[in-house]
Amino acid sequence: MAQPLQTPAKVRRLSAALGAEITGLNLAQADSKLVDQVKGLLLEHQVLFFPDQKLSQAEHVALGHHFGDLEDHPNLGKDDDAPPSIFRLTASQGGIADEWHTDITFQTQPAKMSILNMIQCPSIGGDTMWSNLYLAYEQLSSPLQMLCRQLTALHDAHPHNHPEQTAVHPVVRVHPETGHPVLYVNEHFTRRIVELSAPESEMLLRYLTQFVTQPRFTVRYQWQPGTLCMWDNRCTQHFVLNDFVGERIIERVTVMGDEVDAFEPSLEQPYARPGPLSAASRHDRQLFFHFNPRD
Ligand SMILES: O=C(O)CCC(=O)C(=O)O
Ligand SMILES: [Fe+2]
Repeated sequence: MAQPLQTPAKVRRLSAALGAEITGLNLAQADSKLVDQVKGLLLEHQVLFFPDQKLSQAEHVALGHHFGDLEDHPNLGKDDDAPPSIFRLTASQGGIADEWHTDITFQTQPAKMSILNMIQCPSIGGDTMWSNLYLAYEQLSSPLQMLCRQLTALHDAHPHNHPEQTAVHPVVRVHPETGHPVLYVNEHFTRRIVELSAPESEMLLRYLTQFVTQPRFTVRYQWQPGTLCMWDNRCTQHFVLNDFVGERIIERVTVMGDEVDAFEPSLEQPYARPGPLSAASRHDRQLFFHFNPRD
């Protein structure tokens, strides 16, 4: 008798904070019922790993389309051999993401989720970590939560040599599907708290961006070739350990996001330095030009 395409999914949680490994599903044969099941699991665990899927590029792209429109990376080069929508990252050419980040938050509509296919990886090293930004918000003290809910932050693409690409997002966003608050600043792209002076912003951002990376908010995954991974980019950050030798090749498709909404709208105004321009005004220049763009 022919084997059924899908068997009941087995879900194994990987840490107390987030992440689950799913077996028993064949993602190459995804139909709407399976996709609904996976969407539910993703909302529950924020990052999912599916070992032994070994999807072709066409199957990978087809899977992505079940979750929304796909987008190219705005700044990173595209591999000419890969089909549209597939972004291939080869570690020997640099670009390992060894700074904690949520993807492309310098855009007004950062990606909703990414689906990553591990093509080749070293036998040891090159693990990826994710952190749970719901939990990070939840575990701030109540006065700090209250302050953060009043604030917005400027993000830029400086790591991609494009400091002029900027977007402002709430420091605490609401997840559009769960309705829960998310602490939404990251070390890689978040440059400045809009309503605070430069030194105040620096102090708070340093604290918050390190806070979200505490081990108790994270999961760490050791890869095998053929594993497919998807993460909800609206409530997580990730980080790759740059501790390996040899090739590490991933392919990714990225699902377009939408506007980032605040958990509570900020009533504060952008910081304005009192008095005339001075040498210290340079710390506010980027903020000024974000709100007063030169054509
Ligand atoms: O290589 C990885 O594990 C993830 C790389 C990354 O930051 C990304 O694809 O957004
Ligand atoms: Fe990333």
